[in-house]
Amino acid sequence: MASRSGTLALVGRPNAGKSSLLNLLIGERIAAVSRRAQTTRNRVLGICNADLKDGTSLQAVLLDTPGLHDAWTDFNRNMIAITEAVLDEVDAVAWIVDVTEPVAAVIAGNAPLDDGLVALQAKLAGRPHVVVLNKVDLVEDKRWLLPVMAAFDRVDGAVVLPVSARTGLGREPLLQAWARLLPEGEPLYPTDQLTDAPEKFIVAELIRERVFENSSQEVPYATAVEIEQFDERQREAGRVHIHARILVEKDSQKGILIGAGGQMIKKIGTQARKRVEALLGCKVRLDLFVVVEKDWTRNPRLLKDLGYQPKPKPKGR
Ligand SMILES: Nc1nc2c(ncn2[C@@H]2O[C@H](COP(=O)(O)OP(=O)(O)OP(=O)(O)O)[C@@H](O)[C@H]2O)c(=O)[nH]1
Ligand SMILES: [Mg+2]
Repeated sequence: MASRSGTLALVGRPNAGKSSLLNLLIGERIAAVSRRAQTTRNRVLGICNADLKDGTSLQAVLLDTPGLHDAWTDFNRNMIAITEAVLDEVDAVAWIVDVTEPVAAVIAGNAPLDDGLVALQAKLAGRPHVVVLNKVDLVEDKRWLLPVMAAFDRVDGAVVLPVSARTGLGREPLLQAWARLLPEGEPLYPTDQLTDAPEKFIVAELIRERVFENSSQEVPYATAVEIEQFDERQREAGRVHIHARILVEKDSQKGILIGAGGQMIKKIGTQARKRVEALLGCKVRLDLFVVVEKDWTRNPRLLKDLGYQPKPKPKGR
């Protein structure tokens, strides 16, 4: 049986569904997903193993990245630098597009690809890549996909694949296209491994995801999550106790996250606990503390502890 494996970056604009696709393909929630742009702040590695219908055995080492946008702070520029570093170290790239945007443009009588998208695609010139049109479940009349697919095809002739990270539609053709882009070879990682990220990092991401989904305006962007204690002495007995600090920049943000009578933090905690229990496969006691750390986005020690910096290269050949 042919065996292919390699590293593949998931890149695109914020909110295109990169992290959703990673979670779908590895079959576990490890990457934070929210309806807000710029949810992902680091590269998140997820290992997708699949036996394809044509007999190929594939291991795609997926690298989820922060969405590419016009950065206006050092913190945001750092996020873009993380994505650009990933682009330079992978075997292939999947450019993820929220298809509802070009479809809406076509329906309105405009060109499907705006200048920003064309400029982004120029970054991919010379790199093995495919274009992934995500969220096709939201396009009621699939005929609108044709002019959009043709427009992407005209720009650089890369394979264009419609998918839905929500329903799984288009999964097999997507994996087949990736298998054609990746080198022949045995798996780079053990096939039962999901990620190279420590459990603590993923737990922090799952908590941050719930903050992003439940808060609004500037609050999610002023937030980071730090795991202070991960007590697994009773893990064998099916219990883990986690203390996490939710950092915010101002007292007013702290008030919002705690909510009237502690209602908001309770809601975030309950939702996050369920996800963490699913990840760890045991009962979890999750204690959340909201603390004001005025300049955490500029504090090198905190940024290092939070992992907001380029990561070591993934395994490769
Ligand atoms: N209907 C539908 N919604 C989707 C699909 N994929 C992602 N979404 C939603 O789109 C939003 C953004 O998804 P993410 O996976 O966080 O997007 P991202 O590209 O990782 O975003 P950043 O990390 O901010 O760059 C979330 O609300 C997802 O639930 C899809 O295929 N269909
Ligand atoms: Mg993301």
